[in-house]
Amino acid sequence: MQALISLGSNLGSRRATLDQAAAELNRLPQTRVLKRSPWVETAPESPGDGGAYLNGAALVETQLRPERLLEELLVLERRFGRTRRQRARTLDLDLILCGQEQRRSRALTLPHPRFHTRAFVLGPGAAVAGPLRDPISGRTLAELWARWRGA
Ligand code: PH2
Ligand code: MG
Ligand code: MG
Repeated sequence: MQALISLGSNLGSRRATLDQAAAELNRLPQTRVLKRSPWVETAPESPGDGGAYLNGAALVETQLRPERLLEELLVLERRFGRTRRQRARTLDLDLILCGQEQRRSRALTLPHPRFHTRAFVLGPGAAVAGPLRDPISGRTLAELWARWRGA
């Protein structure tokens, strides 16, 4: 299954953190990174979110179930010093899409509920996974990104 992961950091050595995190994604069990976007500087979504973010996306091929993949992402976040109390993030890894899987549990919502409104997810997401489809709207990431830009 192909999964789209959004990466973000707005605390510490952002570029080094995202580089290392992408390398760690490739080391997860039964998982390899197919494509990684360039890292882009983005303004925080809301004023309380802290300083500017560095954002990007990775498309992975994985045999892990979505729940297990999410667990692995949370472990990585903690290893990079993320604590759940802080608003600023050394590393934020969000699971955006897992093939056509849909979930609505307390632990996991798939697709990620707000991904189609966020340029910092859609832009890098379209760069690595243009043909990947949002199972809810039926649109590809390339289409969603073009729409967001008003194209
Ligand atoms: N993540 C947030 C909140 N705000 N803003 C930007 N630009 N990029 C993010 O990744 C981001 C954010 C919560 O995870
Ligand atoms: Mg996030
Ligand atoms: Mg998160």
